[in-house]
Amino acid sequence: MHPILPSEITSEAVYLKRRDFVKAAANASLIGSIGSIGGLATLGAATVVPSAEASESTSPLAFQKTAYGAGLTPNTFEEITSYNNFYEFGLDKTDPQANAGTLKPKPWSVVVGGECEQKGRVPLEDLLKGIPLEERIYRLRCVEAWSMVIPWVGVPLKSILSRFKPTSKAKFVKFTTLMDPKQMPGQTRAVLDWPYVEGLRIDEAMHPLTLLAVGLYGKTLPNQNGAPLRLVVPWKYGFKSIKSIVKIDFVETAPTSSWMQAAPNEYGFFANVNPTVNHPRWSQASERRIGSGLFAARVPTLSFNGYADEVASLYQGLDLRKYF
Ligand SMILES: Nc1nc2c(c(=O)[nH]1)N[C@H]1C(S)=C(S)[C@@H](COP(=O)(O)O)O[C@H]1N2
Ligand SMILES: [Mo]
Repeated sequence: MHPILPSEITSEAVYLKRRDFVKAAANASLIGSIGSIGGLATLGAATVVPSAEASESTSPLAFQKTAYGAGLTPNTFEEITSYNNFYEFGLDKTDPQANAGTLKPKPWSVVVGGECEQKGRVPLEDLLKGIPLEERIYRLRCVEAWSMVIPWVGVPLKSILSRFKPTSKAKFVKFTTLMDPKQMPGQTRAVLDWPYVEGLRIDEAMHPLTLLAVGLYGKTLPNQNGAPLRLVVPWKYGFKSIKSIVKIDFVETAPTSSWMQAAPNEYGFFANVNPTVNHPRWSQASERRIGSGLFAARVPTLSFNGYADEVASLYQGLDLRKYF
């Protein structure tokens, strides 16, 4: 979905694949030697070994189950953690899992500022203190027309934001991802104008569906999914759900998100999932559900990604074909 020339994409993809291949070869020989030491003949190349980087850094969380997503079948942990968009670690879907080991999600703090009474840097533990973690199973619909179902663990964003006492001038909330090319090597390439920025209208940010996620499948977020803290806005295209957040600002005017800035004719501020408004380069009427198999039929995309009953009223009087 990025705006650089196809020729550049190809050369970068080839470069990254070559690097992945070297890594994969190294991993394969390591697994092979462990297998032979342990005498486990069944530990062949086809055995699914969860990403070392991901599984080593995740730890169990205490959380409450909720009714959100009852009836949805989640994707597997393996699918959710091996098919990602996180351009700070490369452009291919497998790059974040392969490369995000350099991200250090602990210790972590978030700087809160702008139009609010309580400002400052807050350690992540303090930010979450006293707010019970909930599990919510949500659909994720990427603007590229693939989708997943993910069992997030997190807190309603509203419960965090209200602690900072936003003023009446706080009409929007701006979110910023970590900027550190040492931890996020993709930031050395001018794919986007780093750091990654996203925004919500204040009523969207305060909506009960909007989640600040710290985990998935009952464990802390794997790095490739936006550790340690990421936004989840289930009725909007996935790019709104910004990862590895270090800054939250209450602002008076609509922030320009990274994707609006990169390609304003393709990506808008609202980015509500809408099967009747196509992307300039592809249809948004249907989607490919990850894990459903190579030859599975595409499934129809739902208005507001299936959350219309909860959120459609936020946009009354807005021409959703114009404000995409
Ligand atoms: N900082 C940052 N956040 C990001 C992205 C990114 O490249 N960088 N990609 C977005 C896109 S396009 C999608 S679809 C989702 C993917 O989330 P997942 O990899 O956890 O499924 O993250 C979003 N958040
Ligand atoms: Mo996406």
